[in-house]
Amino acid sequence: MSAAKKLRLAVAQLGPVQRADTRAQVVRRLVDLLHEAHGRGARWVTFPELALTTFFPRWSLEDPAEVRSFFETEMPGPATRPLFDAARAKGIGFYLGYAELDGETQYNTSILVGPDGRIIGKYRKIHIPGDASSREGAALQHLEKKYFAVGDLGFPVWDTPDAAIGMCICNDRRWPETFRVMGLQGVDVVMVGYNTPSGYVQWNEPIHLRMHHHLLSLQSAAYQNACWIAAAAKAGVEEGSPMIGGSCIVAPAGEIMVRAFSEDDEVINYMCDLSVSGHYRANIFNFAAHRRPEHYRPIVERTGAGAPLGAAPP
Ligand code: CDV
Repeated sequence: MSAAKKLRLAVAQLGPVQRADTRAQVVRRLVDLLHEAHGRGARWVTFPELALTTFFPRWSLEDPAEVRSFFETEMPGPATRPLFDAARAKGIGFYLGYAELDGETQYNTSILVGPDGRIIGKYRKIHIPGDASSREGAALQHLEKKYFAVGDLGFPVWDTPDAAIGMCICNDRRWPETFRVMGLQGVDVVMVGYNTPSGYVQWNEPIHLRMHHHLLSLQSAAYQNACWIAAAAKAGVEEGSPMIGGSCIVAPAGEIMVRAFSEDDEVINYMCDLSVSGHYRANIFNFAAHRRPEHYRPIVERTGAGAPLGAAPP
């Protein structure tokens, strides 16, 4: 067994954020959660996707000024600076999801901020779900494709003094490619924020499967890439729309080590032993020894499924 490498991670689940809630009110909640995470000894805390506002892609908004009101043009800005100051004062790093306006382009973005309060890295959501325009007659809408361009920064991993840390956002967690690209960079910890509605416009799946698929995706990704995953929900009933909770920290064995109880503001934490990844990487998931990329070409050459590649055996 290699020596333990302990790192306490926290996840700060947010309860609902209503449309009328100001940035200042939300940031105050985030600062309180960050303080609680620090009080429990955490070195890093993960906040949700689009944490600063209500999940506005549930609406088809046409007024450009109203749409812009959900986006940040600078980070930190005047409203978010208190969170960066709190991080620096306590020496705790964080992941934060927010809507980013870069010139004329809108992204669904997360940043990784170090325990010194400086931005280490930025990720822009790549697997954008939902529709680009409203579905006629649908009771629910999910319009992320209307509001967000596809991210252009890939899936980088940042080598921090504590751990190699990567990020993804919500729907990205359902795609194995997301985690494998980070696994191939030796990621120790992936942080992910999400807003997962309990009802969904695109299919009539039984509601209990929302939580099942959320956990299934995280547990398989952690195991297959020998990494820790810290996942933070924005949960509860937001503007009449229920969203799942289920914030959790998953170990490289694929086991959930701690999980949120509520659908409200709640901190969970776990002392992670990063050395556990090494056991998987030296054995069952020794990528260098066992991967066969020469047989994986359809993964990068095809987007949708194409013709079967089966042929008569030689
Ligand atoms: N915000 C999201 O990306 N939500 C998706 C829903 C639409 C399926 C998710 O993967 O949870």
